[in-house]
Order: sequence, then structure tokens, then C-alpha cells
Amino acid sequence: MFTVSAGLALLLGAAPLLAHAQSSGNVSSCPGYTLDGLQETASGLLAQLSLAGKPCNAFGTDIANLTLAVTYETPDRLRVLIADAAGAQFMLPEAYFPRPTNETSTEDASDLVFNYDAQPFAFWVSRRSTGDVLFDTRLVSLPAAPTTALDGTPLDSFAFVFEDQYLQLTSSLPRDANVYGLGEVIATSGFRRDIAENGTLQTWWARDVTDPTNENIYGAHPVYLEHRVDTNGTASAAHAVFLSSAAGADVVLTTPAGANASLVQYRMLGGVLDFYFFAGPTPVAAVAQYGALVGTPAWVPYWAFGFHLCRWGYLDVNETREQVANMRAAGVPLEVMWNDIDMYHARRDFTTDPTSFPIDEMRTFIEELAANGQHYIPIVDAAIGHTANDTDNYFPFISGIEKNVFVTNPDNTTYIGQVWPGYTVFPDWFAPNTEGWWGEAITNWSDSGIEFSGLWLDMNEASSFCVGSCGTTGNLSDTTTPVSLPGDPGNLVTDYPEGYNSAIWGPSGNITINGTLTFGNDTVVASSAGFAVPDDELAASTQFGKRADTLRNLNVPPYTIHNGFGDLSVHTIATNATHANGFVELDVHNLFGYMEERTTHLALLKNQPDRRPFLISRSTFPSTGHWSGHWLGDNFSKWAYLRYSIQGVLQFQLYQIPMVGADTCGFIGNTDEELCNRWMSLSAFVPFYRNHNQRGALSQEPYRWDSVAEATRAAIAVRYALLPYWYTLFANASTLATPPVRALFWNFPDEAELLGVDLQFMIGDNVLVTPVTAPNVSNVDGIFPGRGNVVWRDWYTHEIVNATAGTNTTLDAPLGHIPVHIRDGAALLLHIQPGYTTNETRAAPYALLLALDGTGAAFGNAYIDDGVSNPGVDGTIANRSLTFTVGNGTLSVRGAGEFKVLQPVARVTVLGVSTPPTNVSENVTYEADLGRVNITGLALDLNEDTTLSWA
Ligand code: MIG
Repeated sequence: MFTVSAGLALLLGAAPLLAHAQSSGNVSSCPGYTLDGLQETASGLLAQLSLAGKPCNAFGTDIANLTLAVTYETPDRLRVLIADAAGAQFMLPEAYFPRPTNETSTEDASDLVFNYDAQPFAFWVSRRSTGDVLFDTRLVSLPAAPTTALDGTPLDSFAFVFEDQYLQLTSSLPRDANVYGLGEVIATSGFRRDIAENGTLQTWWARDVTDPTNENIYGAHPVYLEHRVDTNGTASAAHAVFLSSAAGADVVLTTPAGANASLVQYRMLGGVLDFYFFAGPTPVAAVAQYGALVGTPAWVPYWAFGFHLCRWGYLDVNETREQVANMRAAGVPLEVMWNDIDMYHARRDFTTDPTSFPIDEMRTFIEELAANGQHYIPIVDAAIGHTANDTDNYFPFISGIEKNVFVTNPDNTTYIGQVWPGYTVFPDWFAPNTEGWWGEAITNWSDSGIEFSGLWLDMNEASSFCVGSCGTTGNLSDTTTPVSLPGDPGNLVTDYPEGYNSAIWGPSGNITINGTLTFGNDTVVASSAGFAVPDDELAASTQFGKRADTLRNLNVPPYTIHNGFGDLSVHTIATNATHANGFVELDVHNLFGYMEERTTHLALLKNQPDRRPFLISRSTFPSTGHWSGHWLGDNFSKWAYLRYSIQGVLQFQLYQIPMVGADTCGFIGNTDEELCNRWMSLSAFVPFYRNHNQRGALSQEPYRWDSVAEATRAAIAVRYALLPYWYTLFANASTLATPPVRALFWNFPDEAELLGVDLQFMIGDNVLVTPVTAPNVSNVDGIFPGRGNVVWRDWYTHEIVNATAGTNTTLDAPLGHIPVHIRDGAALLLHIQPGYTTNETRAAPYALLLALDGTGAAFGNAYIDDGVSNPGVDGTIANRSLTFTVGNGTLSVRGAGEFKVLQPVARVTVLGVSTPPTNVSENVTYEADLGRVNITGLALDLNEDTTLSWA
């Protein structure tokens, strides 16, 4: 079972491996644990667990003594921590994570109940109100292990195993359980994870890879939401389970042959088992309870909800500036212009190329943007270029060396990898000087002329092109093959969307990029044979002086997780690299992106304490949302990836990183007019709305095709009208942790037919989006939740949808039109007149859309502030919170808060009115066919409480 790849074994030699415990690879003989010494505490219990027999040493060394700590932290959150008694295993360092402090509750107050068997030790968590068992390591309903093979890996045994390099814990679940999360992943099964016999084998190991399906990608999120609906469809309950661990891991979801239950099995490469259970019982509540633990999402500036334009391959400032002008000329709103690594000098962070992006011109360009109410975001790569010689005066590298801020080798020399600048070093976010050094580099860049409004954090898995270390200074592996970038001669982008037909959509040649990449003083190689890894034992012995008991194999952990790249050090930092605090890369690999996001957010805040930092980052981890948003990475210009983008957005709502979106129109390969048209329409209803393209692919800015420009203008008009609603949902996220975008069943939890729906989604409680996700069609099927008890009205026409309850309805959706519907009972505050920028949009008055329910009632609320000031972690800024309540033909507006709202409500539209208003006039009209009352010419002051009647 334990194999080392031939090449790697050769490089490592036999010696280091012999120093480690012999692994049996046989989990089925593991003895389990016995619980004793139980003590009840005010908020739970403490106990010891001792190994119940001969160590099996399956994938490392069994740890004989464990501690169990059960804490009822709040009425809806239960923590179950199983850790080694010695405290030598890696635990997430609390100092770096936003966590509630000292929250304790009691068992009596909780709907979750912890239960256990002492011998062999097993535990289960049940729901007091229903008696439902939510999580259960007794595995009573599973066939005797070992059982079926899954994806080629044996599902070895269900034993509870706690070793220095392998933890295994299995819980049974209801047969065919509805499980969501456990990514980051692009699952071909959809948002709902596949739990059939050959269900899911998900790996957690952050990886820079062009989006594969069903494999580990950029981030690791060991959290799932499980939803149960009884067969009558009358009762439902959701809960969530979070394993707070950064360990590389596999997690398995399957229904073993012959079992009347399904299971989830965790296989962790180390650390401790730190589980949190969240009681729900609604999906939204369960997600919010998770957010209350890992930290509420960062406040998003108002402008960040505008449209963002980016590509790899805007080769100079003029080409970048031209996009801004072309967008303006086409009348397609552009809020934020981005640059990729093309802007850099010698591919180095915090530089601009003196020829193609002269700093003075950049300063002027960014000032022009600002003068027009627009913004600028540049890229920041994770790796820092290594200087070539003593005269190479690259300050971020030189000062970083002085300040000891880089990841090291086990012998304390600087760890060297390779990325776009050639040889590179990597910030060690755990080192004490890193935050100051990083903040200084950022400030210097901004002060020099790159006055950005936000930053784009890329390559932070972290990506590196050698397999592990490239060697040490003076002894670097040979550089032979220069990297050929997409778009370079010989590397043209020739792929098109499924079903692309040049006869219909017109010819499109391949673009050759003019201008070659030179790599400064280094030549970049695509990969390297060099794997100069010093003896990992050294690294092990530096861990806080821990691990005197055992030596871990840091290079090749005995259990092989199913990393898509195979060995763990491929395309990233070697697992034996060393960080401050004695942390080794093996333990903190999945935290690299998270720590960069946290450090960058704090650095920006330090420079400008009053302004909300805005970050979009690639590699994420639980709590990322507190500091940063996320884009879904390197997708393909394919219809399949347009569809996958929806499950991606939904996943990240669950992960509490709600500011998320895909590379619209697709990143890799050429897009086409139809795909780009539909995708620009879809992404207008997704929080982070950015069109981004690969170097060398056909240009895909929305103005390139008339139909795409038109579709984009139409979709943005809706998006910008809805901005007060979006902004309120995000304010709720930042204060209450409720997710802005919802899977349909999150809002309608009793309707089992919605459990697998992931091509439609909702914005908050009230807006249903039904995008077209396939080529060559002019209609789309969608389900309208509520089983006939909800009236859905078309956003554009206000007509009531004639929907069939509980099943699909076919809607007209010609190219350029995206169906959007409003739930009855909604009162939505809108911008009356979408402008070119969000500033212009906010400078016009508001409108209210009141969609009455069957009783003539509607309700809504809105949160308004200046859109940029930073309320801080727990603080508030001047704001105004409004409620809109409608009944008996009267709207009542109530407000609280001191923020002065400059714009009045100029128009109120009421839908669902069956009796004509009493005072019809020029400003009060009634359309009987729509049941619509239109009240115009108003100036309702939102700083005062008011009422308005039409009955
Ligand atoms: O290895 O900076 O995901 O958005 O355009 C490619 C160039 C590096 C990967 C990012 C992509 C970006 C690209 N980067």
C-alpha cells in the first residue's frame, strides 16, 4: 500500500525512509481506543482515550494517549476535539484565525447532544428535538469492513485511527445523504456531492492547476452541509460539520455495497480531529452558524459590485487604456480595470515594466480612472523574484532577506523555487517581520504610482515550477527549456467552445502575441529534475523541539493522498520546507493562501485604516472570507464551465467566502459570441463579476460583439438596479453570516425536488435566476419553488409566471435575455436609473418594487452606508437601516441610524393590486391586467419615517 514513486525514491535514497516507523499500511488491524477518566465540565466533558491494543502503525506511529474535549460552545454549536495528550500534533494556530473567544454554553441549552461508547470508543451526535443521529462513528448500519474499492483505492476499514501521520475517522450517514461542500472542487455530479457506491474521493491539498473536474484544486474546505427532508416533504432539517484542520487529506463519500447507510470517511495526514457541529436547522442557519465560528465575511466596497475587466495579455498601458475607452464608447459599464503580470518588470511583484507600463503613464492612467469614478486592480503573485547578482537591486527581495521573511530549507538556508520571475523565494506569513515587510512593499508600489483600489492575489497554493526545491544558492538546477506561454509562437490558442461553428459565428483567426517574454537574468524552465531535499529528519527535529517520540516522513507521508499531481511537492513548495515557529510546509501547505490574504488585508488596513481592503484571491481556506474574496480560477471557455461556475458560487457561499465569481466568457481557450453572451448575462447575477481571459486567446471584452455588448448592457442594468439589495445582503453576511446567494433548497428546505438544482440559484430570499446554460437554444427549463404557493413575477414584464408546481416550466430566453423572477411578498429597494458607474448609479434616486403576496403584504429591508469606510471587525460606521412594510394598500418606511441618505425614493411600483387605487392621477396609474400601481414623481425622504397609501 505504501509506495514511493520510483523517481522520488531514487532521489531521496533509502536511508531517510528507514529512519521512520515501519508502516504496515493495514488499517483493519488497528485496535481503536478506550475512554476513561471522564469528567463533566460546566460546558461539556473531558476524558482520556487510550490505545486499546497493539499499535497497528498503519501509516505512521499510533499515538497511545489522546484527550477528548467536548464543549457546548453555543446553543447551536458543539465542539468535539480529539487531540494527542502530548500536544505534539499540529493544530491550527489560534492567533491567526478570527474565532469567537470564550463562548460556552450548556448541554441543556443545545439541540445537539454528544453521546459515546467507552469501549471501543465511538461517539455520535444527535438532535435532541427529533432524536435524529447526525454523525455516528459506531457504524452500526454498515457491513463489516473492509468493503468496496472506490476510485481504485480500497475503502480499507472503518477503524478509528490516530497516528502521527494518519488520522482516520468514519461516520455513517443516512443512505444517499444530501451532502454539499468538502471542496474546493468542480464536481461533475454537481453541487450535491455524489455519494453512490463509487461516490466521491475528495483530496485536500492546495494545487495550482487548470481546472480539472473531481480533483483537488486551489483551496481546501473541510466543511459540509447535510440536509434531510422526510419523505412526506413536511419536515426538514440541515446541519453542518466542520473539521478544523489544515492537514493534507482524502475524504470519502460512499454507500458501500449492501449497506443501508452511506458514510463519510476522513483520512488526514496529521494534526488533530477538531470537529464542530452546527445545529441549523435551516440550511441558511447552519451556514450562518459556521460563519459565526470562522469569521464573518469582509465588508465589500460598493464599487466592487461593479463590472470588472481583465485579461492576461494587455501588453502595455495603451492597450489597457484602450479597453477603458472602448467600453465607454460601446456604452458598456466598466467599473474596475485590471492588469495581469504583463505589467511587471522582469515578471517581478511590485514593479512595472519601464517600457510597456512606464510608471508615470500608469499613474496618469489610474488617476484618469479615479476621476471617472473607476478603479484599478493589479495582480500580486505569491513568489518574490530572486535577484541575479549583487547589482540587481530588487528591494522586496533584498529587504526580505534582511528581515528573515522567507520560507527556509530545514538547514535554515533560503528556500528557492521557480515561478514567472525565474528563481523565487516565498514569503513566510508566520514570520514576525513579514506583515511589516509586505505592507511596506505594497505601500511603496502604491506610492510610486500604482494607486490601486484592491489587489488580486494569484499563485498562492503556492505555485512553483520545480518539483520541490530548485536547489540552493550557487547550486541551482540547470535551466534549459524556456517556458512557452499561451499565445507565443508554437503555443497558439486553438480551442473553442463545444459546438462552435465558425460558419455561424464568423471566422476567427488565432492571435499571435507580439512581444516576447524575456526572463530577466534567469531563464525559466517548465519543470526541473532537481529535487535537492535535505534530510527531512532535520526538519522534524526543529518543530518546537517536539516529536522526540517519533520522526515523521515529511517528504513522502506513508499514506498517499490522491493529490492530482501525485507527490505532494510537485508544482509547489517542498513539504519539508520550514516556516517560523518551527512549522513545516507539510502541516501548513493548505494555509499559504489564507495567510497571505490575512497578511495583505491587515497590511492594507494599516496603511489606510478607514478604507475597506478589497482582495480577490485564488487559494482559500476556512476564514478566508474574513479577509478576501475569491475567483474560481483557470476555467475553460466551454459551456460545461459556465454551468460549473454556478456550483462554484454556491460552494463558496457555504465556505463563507461569498464574494466569488468565475472568469466570465472562460479563461483557457477561445470563447465565442454565444457562450460569451450567455456568460456575461449569468455573471451579472453573481457577486464578483469579472471577464478575464488567457494570454493568446481571442479577445472577449463584451464590446467585441454587438450582441454581447447588448446582452451585457441589459444584464448590468438589472444588476445595478439591484445594487441596494446586493449591498444589503452583503451587509447581512458581514454581520450575521447569512449567505447572499442561495441554492433553491436553502430557501425552500422542505421541497425535496430542489436538492439537486444547481443551474438556477437565488439572490437572497427574493430573486430567482434561471440562466441559459447550453448553446443553440432560445428557451430554458426552470423550477419555481413553493409548490404553487408562491407567486413568481417576471422581473422585466412583472407578469406572473404560469409555473407548474414542483417541476420544470419552460421559459422563453432568446440570446441576450436572462430570466429573473421576484418572489411575492418582497419589497425591494432599487436604484431607479443604472448609470455608467456605481457612483453615477447611486447619484440617481431610489425606486421601490413591492410585490404583494396573496394577503396584500410585502416586507423588505435595506442597509445603506457610504460604501467605502471600514466598519472593522466588530465595529460599525455611520449607516441607515430601513424596513419597508406593506399591508392594506399602505407602505410604511421605518429607519434607524445616522447616515444621511442623499437620494429620495422617486417611484413606487406595486404589483398584485386587484382594486384600482382611489386617487388615480398623472402620478398614480393603474394597469388592471398586471395588477400594477405606478406611483411616480415622489420624493420620499429615507432619513424620515414615512407612509404612503394607494388604496
Ligand atoms: O500560471 O498571471 O489563475 O488568472 O491570468 C498562470 C497569469 C498564472 C494564473 C491565474 C490567471 C492569470 C495567470 N496566472
